[in-house]
Amino acid sequence: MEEHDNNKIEKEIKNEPQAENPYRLLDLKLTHVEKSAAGIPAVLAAFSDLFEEKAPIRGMRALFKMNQMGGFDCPSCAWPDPDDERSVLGEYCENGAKALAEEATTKRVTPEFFKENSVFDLAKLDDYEIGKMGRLTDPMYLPEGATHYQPISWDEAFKKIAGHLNALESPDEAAFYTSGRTSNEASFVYQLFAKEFGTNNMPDCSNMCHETSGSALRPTIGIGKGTVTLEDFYEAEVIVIIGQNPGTNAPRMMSALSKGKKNGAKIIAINPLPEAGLMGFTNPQSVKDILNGGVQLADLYLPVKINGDMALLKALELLLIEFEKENPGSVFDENFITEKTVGYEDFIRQFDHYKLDELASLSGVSKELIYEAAVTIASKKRIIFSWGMGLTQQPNGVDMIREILNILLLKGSIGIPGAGVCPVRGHSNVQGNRTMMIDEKPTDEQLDRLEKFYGFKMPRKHGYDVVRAIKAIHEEKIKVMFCMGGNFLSATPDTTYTAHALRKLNLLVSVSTKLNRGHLVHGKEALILPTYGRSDKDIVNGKLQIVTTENSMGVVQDSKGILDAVSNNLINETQIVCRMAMATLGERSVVSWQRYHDSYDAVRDDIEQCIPGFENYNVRVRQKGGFYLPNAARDKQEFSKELGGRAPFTLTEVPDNTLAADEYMMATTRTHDQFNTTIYGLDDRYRGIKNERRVIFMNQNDIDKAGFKAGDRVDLYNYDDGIERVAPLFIIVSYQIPEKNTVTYFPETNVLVSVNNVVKESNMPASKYVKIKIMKHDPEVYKKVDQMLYQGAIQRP
Ligand SMILES: Nc1nc2c(c(=O)[nH]1)N[C@H]1C(S)=C(S)[C@@H](COP(=O)(O)OP(=O)(O)OC[C@H]3O[C@@H](n4cnc5c(=O)[nH]c(N)nc54)[C@H](O)[C@@H]3O)O[C@H]1N2
Ligand SMILES: Nc1nc2c(c(=O)[nH]1)N[C@H]1C(S)=C(S)[C@@H](COP(=O)(O)OP(=O)(O)OC[C@H]3O[C@@H](n4cnc5c(=O)[nH]c(N)nc54)[C@H](O)[C@@H]3O)O[C@H]1N2
Ligand SMILES: [Mo]
Repeated sequence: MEEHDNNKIEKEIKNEPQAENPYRLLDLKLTHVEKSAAGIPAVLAAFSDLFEEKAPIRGMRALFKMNQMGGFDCPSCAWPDPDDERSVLGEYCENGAKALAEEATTKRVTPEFFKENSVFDLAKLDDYEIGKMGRLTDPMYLPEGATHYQPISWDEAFKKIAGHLNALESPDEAAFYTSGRTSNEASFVYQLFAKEFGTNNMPDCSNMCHETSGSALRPTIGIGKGTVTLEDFYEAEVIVIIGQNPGTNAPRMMSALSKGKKNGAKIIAINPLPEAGLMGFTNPQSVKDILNGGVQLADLYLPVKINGDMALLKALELLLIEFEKENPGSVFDENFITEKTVGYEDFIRQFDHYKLDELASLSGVSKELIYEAAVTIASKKRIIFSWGMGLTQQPNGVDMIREILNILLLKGSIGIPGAGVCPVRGHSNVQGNRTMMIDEKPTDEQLDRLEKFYGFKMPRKHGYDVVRAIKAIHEEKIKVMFCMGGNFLSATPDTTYTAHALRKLNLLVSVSTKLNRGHLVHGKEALILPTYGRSDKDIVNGKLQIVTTENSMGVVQDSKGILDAVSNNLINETQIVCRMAMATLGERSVVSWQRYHDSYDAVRDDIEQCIPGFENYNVRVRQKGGFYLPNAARDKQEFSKELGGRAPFTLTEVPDNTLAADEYMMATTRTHDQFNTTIYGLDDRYRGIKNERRVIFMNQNDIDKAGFKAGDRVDLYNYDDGIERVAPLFIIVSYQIPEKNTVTYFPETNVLVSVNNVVKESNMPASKYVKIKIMKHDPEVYKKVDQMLYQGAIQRP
């Protein structure tokens, strides 16, 4: 096994960046913006990452097992696998391969590494460099005031955690965060432990991701999940992709789209950016596609302004209502409306107030294009709306998703083949985490079931979500934070504020596969607990285990890792929770943690008793392709229980998005070379960016009007809550984007997102709706930034 070359790191630290001024630019190169996604370059990119991670053979072997029956679930996104045939070339995509390379790397972050490098020095590296250090091999502990993490035994680590947790005045002074990779088994024991310890403080990455979708759908269709399967994509007549970039973030969705398209579906893309993956697709596994240059995907592209979607949706509805008036019965499904919905009359009445011209102008899309979209939808019934963060991270995201539902309800396009809602989840098991009740607001029904089975009183008070947790940590209401994966510091908004908060913790525990910045901006004490990734062999009592996950379409499947672990001192997440529970609760506990510790089957047997839909779990999950969880909206057109199974039309408002003359709207997004806070590389190939992440996309007219030139260096400011927030040193890139709109990459610009800029109802950070000002770069600007963000240790070594 190859050891990491520590000398190299020393050199990098000694050169750049300076501790005082950590901002630097690389060597930005602009290539061309791609008009189609995937193809041969994607395959090449996939393999090159495996070589860089020094894992070519290991990685290739794993690639061919990824998403295969009997193989393991790709650790990247939550897009489902085909129910029947899987490609022999592997059901992976370029970005799945990159995720795998990150995990399969043979580079190691060992106790010697931590001895050589202080927290202070490590914190000077950027996220890309930190992530490339390799896999964590041993549990590490940072005592109060220390400059270096030092090794600690697992037993001692659990004792420290138990000591801190048991010293709290109330269980509600602890928070248990989850990122979305954790298996069903680990998720279930984790939430059970938090509840037996006595708190519902379980913030999770959903609180930054699809909470908005859940908030919109649960009260309307009775379930907070999507209602379509992969088959439905093949049978649809119209597929609308709104606020989502599948070419980068769910590349295997492209195969489903092109299959749907070949079957005759029309595709409508709604996005401020003409993303490559929306425009075209070359299936890298189809020789015909490669020779013919692939297929065009979007039949219609609507270049909406950031947050112009509500106006656009209303404009579509206005036209549909007109068409229906002209030709009654030809557009709307009267039977469905009468039998399955409530509030139709009020819904229709509101349109007396709306004018097409005004709505079109607010949306940024021409009347002609909106008309074309309305005509495409009007005569069709098998319609799917699929969406991502472009909608969920908007202040009125919940309303916009309900507006989408309004359209589907008018047309009876839900709960029938080829139609429905499709929120495309992010993390590979984020949906399973929620099904397993990792939720800061579990329902009474869920808690009653747990209480009946386990016989102890469940905490009923709702806990903190991510945004509330950050504030509670700041106010020292939370003193211990345990993170099951993720990168809480970098993924959350208002980085300066959040960093200050995290510093106040008594103890920060991070269960992790790799080192990240979240481990370097720590509490008074900190622990890093290394664990297996999805592709690693998970061996319990000498037996290779399967874990289970749920994908974006409610299919529960098994996953079996195949790679030898990078260290024999790793413990799986389920066992970490069980040992923490035994150390903390001891005799107080009524749960048999040892039984769960020793057997995933035992965990699954009890999940079956506590969560509906998991009957015969251990048997069914081992069957080919797993099983679908019940979904009454999809299966039976049974919607809200409170409304006797009907779904309500929702009345919403069109927001006022007026900006001051020197203000711009900024959406933060992902490059093609990152997974959230994990930076695979410094390019954004489809958007024509090479070797730089500190860029801001602007419309050429805005660049001219402000007196800038493309290539200029600028600083970005936000002034929400009367506070000045600054993100120094970005390069202007001229791009096809609506005027007054800008796009940057997260996590770099999270520092500009106020913790108070949230989505109504779901309380998610509205990180695609950030008002900014753009100033010429000031070389002294770094002095305005709190260096605490970059400097890990309290004192210099
Ligand atoms: N390779 C890779 N795969 C991933 C991830 C990753 O980081 N890398 N992340 C995973 C996770 S956790 C998630 S949640 C998903 C995220 O996947 P996406 O939902 O695709 O997330 P984003 O890249 O943030 O961008 C969404 C799109 O919204 C558009 N947009 C911005 N503002 C608006 C708006 O006002 N209206 C409309 N209509 N569009 C807008 C942007 O231009 C962008 O194309 O992907 C998952 N898969
Ligand atoms: N401005 C802005 N902010 C955003 C977003 C945005 O679009 N704009 N998107 C938001 C979204 S959609 C999400 S989901 C969140 C993501 O928030 P998080 O889930 O907290 O962040 P990730 O970057 O996905 O976490 C990556 C880390 O997880 C660890 N890890 C990886 N695999 C495993 C594993 O198998 N087990 C364990 N224990 N650890 C593992 C690694 O250490 C890695 O560094 O970020 C949100 N933040
Ligand atoms: Mo996400």
